[in-house]
Amino acid sequence: MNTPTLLLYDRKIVHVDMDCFYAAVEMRDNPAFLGQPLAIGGPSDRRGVLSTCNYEARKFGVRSAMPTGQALKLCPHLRVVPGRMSVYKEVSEQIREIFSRYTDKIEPLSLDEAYLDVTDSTQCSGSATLIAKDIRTAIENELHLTASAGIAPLKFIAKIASDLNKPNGQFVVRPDEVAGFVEKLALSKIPGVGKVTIRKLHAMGLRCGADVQEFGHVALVEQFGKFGQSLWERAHGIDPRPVVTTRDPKSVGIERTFSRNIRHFDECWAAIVEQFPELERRLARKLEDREVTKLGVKMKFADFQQTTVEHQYDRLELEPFQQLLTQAMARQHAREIRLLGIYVGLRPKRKTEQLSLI
Ligand code: TTP
Ligand code: MG
Repeated sequence: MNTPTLLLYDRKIVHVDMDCFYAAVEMRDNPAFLGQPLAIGGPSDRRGVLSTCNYEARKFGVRSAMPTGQALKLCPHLRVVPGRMSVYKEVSEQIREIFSRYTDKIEPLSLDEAYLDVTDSTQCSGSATLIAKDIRTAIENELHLTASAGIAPLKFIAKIASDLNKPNGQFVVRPDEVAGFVEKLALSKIPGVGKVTIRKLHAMGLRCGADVQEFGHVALVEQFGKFGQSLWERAHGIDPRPVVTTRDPKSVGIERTFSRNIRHFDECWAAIVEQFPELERRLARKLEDREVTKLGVKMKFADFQQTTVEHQYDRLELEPFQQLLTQAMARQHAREIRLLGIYVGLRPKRKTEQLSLI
């Protein structure tokens, strides 16, 4: 197979990745950690390892997945704190809610990163670069955390690019820059190329995309089989993988965490009235062939306990939310409310419809 001469790059993919995610959440919620080396992980006396650390700690060589004992040798004044998974999950949902303002085509890879296909998005005059900037600004203003982004016509390049201006930056690879980008690309940067593979590739004199191009398709597939095929593709700027979203969402909703907790019915109702038009817009985007089955209210209290109330309805209207809200508030028991959301349940697609989609 020869080098492809004409490739059509007609997609706009954004990869968003939070900066030192768990550590950033801890620094946000406890300003005493600001400016100090901080890691999240298990204690050294129980052979703990680190999940991650902030950028101050990285200056000392501390890294994710490092044993806590080793990290403390590199950086004796490192603060090591246990993680708070429920908070990270909540923040992750909030980030996804911000993504969903721009597109439905969201593929989360983990709590802190996702691919977005913004090819058909109309915001920011359709500029993926500006959409990425907007998303990062919303994350910073609303969640007080920073994210980095990569923008490219292919998934794997968008992912590599989100690392290039980290933290709190973004990097764009335009369609006409892809060829130059992959030629110079160190193979170790390609997602899925692990330590063992890279040693093997280096031993064969393969270090960057241009080396792979020279090596040739037949030899690569002979040596590496299926992996050789994908490596050849990546080195030629080919990545046909679409952004895979949940095919059949069971519900569509909107939620908001308040900048200060609220307590009274009127405040909650005002928030719901404000959220309602956006829920209508999101439902219209999804509805086409789907039927509404129920409406619901989600409420999270200051102690992080959560409750939902839902009833069967066959269409989206504002009025039923009054009753749902009243029922949710009956479970308040004097607690303040930190988050409120409204959602619509959807009937699952029938099997035959699903088959015809494939
Ligand atoms: P990453 O995005 O890999 O790392 P990060 O967000 O901490 O830092 P960066 O700025 O380089 O993106 O992972 C996201 C979260 O996943 C991280 O905050 C903690 C968790 N994690 C682990 O628990 N174990 C691991 O080995 C890694 C790499 C991450
Ligand atoms: Mg990250």
